[in-house]
Amino acid sequence: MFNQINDLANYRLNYKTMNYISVQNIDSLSEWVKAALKIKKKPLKNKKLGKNKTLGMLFFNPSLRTRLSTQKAALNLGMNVMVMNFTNEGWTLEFEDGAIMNQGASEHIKEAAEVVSQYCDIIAVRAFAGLVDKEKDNAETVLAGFLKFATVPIVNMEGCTGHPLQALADAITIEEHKTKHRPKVVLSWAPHPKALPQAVANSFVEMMQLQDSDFVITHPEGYELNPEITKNSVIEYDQNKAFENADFIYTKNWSSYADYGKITNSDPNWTVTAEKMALTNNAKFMHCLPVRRNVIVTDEVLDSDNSIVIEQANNRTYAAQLVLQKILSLSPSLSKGKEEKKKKNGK
Ligand code: AN0
Ligand code: CP
Repeated sequence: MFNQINDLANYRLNYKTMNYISVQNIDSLSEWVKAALKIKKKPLKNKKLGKNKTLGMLFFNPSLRTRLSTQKAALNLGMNVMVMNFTNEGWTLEFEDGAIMNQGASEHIKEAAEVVSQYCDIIAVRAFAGLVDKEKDNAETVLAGFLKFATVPIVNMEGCTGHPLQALADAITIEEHKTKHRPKVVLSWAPHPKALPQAVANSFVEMMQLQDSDFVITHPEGYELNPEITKNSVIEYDQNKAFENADFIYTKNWSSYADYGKITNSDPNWTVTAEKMALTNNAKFMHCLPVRRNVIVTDEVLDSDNSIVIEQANNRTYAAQLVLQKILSLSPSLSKGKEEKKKKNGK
């Protein structure tokens, strides 16, 4: 099921338009990271690229960083931005083909996506996992609906199974802070009072598989991520052992994948503490934020000099800017206008 969304993304990537749906859409990670770091040095260099182009950002869930950093990225490129919160402002959408719409949904994704495509040159969508129906979440109903019916490129601002803009910012941050070619990077589960999606962890795993690192995932038994994503990545159930000699500790909670969407462990011994960080090779501490202090990580670690979470959030702008820049300059649907103009002018 999971592959469906990647297949769909790749299909659209190679066909009509360019999308950023998954980490798998990155053709060369080292080039992308290099390009993002170049953007970071001179963020306003391409201020004209997005002139008279509009980014539409549709939110089916809350956001701070994704919303503001993606908007900032678009503004750096000279784009116009429209933001819509579907949760309290939009019509309830229907996604099922052939549905008899006599229940709660007022509008079908078919019209909604086609209509928004007329107002926007790129559509970015945030639609979290419901964490009730694994099959439905793996099918990425909302993103897949926009991919199918929109006529412009789509950017994933965290879907049910991935958060590729976050993972790209994470890769940029690791590149900036690593002191050796092949650092030891540990993805550590930590407890959380609410059931959270696997999306951030999934994309981070996929990102680490793309780059040269000694990568270890640590979590309690029963918290294995989708094996189609973790593939051959090393899993160590002993958190202390995993932390030994680590250069980066990336912490994130996720709910169980096997016992889908359930909290089966809330052991506070998994909280990242200064004692645990002392087992590492003076590791940098990372988290995508928002983070619950003294549940996921202690104040002492989060406020320490080794914590790079604020810089990590800063890099969200450059990750988003690179993605928008690539779409603006490479998508056939966006450069079509330019070609036609050139022809008209006899160039
Ligand atoms: C969300 C999640 O875990 O997917 C968003 C993280 C970027 N986090 C929360 O809902 C707390
Ligand atoms: N890291 C992240 O995506 O944060 P927001 O949920 O605030 O956008």
